[in-house]
Amino acid sequence: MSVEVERKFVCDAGMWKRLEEIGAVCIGQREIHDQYFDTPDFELTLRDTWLRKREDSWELKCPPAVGKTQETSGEGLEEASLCSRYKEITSLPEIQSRVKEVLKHCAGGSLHADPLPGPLVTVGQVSHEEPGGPEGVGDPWTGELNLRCFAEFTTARRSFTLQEEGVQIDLDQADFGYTVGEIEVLVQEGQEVGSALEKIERAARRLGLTRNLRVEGKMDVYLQRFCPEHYVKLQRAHILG
Ligand code: V4E
Repeated sequence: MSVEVERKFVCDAGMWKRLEEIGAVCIGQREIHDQYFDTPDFELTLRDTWLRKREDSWELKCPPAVGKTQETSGEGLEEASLCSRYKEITSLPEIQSRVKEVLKHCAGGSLHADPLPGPLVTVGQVSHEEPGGPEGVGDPWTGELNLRCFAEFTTARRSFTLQEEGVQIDLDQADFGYTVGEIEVLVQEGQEVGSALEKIERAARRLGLTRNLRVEGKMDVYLQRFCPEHYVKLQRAHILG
């Protein structure tokens, strides 16, 4: 299982030129359609657990288990605070078991609740006619767990690599009008993240990212626009913002 260590950055008009100047190689471009799922009470995201269907594949991002991904202490603290770390799970049985585990511990007990009957529910930009129905919804298993799509957008992504650093750099343009860059390194769970943080810091310096600002991700901006009440709850829980 891998842990994604990632730093977001503001992607200004000069970024393409800078990528070229430092020898980054474009490794492709594609459109990514993402649908994010949660219970009506947002029990997953309030536990920093992000379930999405990307094209036809399910993915889960959640905090790495304490002690499973080692942090290096002391050095690079500033960089460390700008970088997020999330475990990425792509095996559907593992995703289902992790989601059930999280829901089991929720006060609302969504796992045992009956799926809601099907009047139109609108969250953010997404309208569903009924759980498990044709549009913006998941598969039978998500309906059984009362999970609904709360965010849906398409991103045009250009990916680059800085081979000597072993980092990938993505420039993302989301269809709701937000552009962001990210520098990312994957590490195996259990390995220390210190060298990943160093690689990210070197790449950031080479890209001229000298201002150590926390930059909003696509989900921050999407939720502020389309689910502001939920965004505030995530801010209060120190999960976003
Ligand atoms: C919002 C969120 C998650 C959902 C995925 O977010 P992100 O990694 O920004 O999406 P994307 O499209 O770049 O995914 P990729 O293609 O890299 O897999 S996962 C965790 N969060 C919360 C979160 C946070 N607390 N802080 C930061 C900087 N980012 C995300």
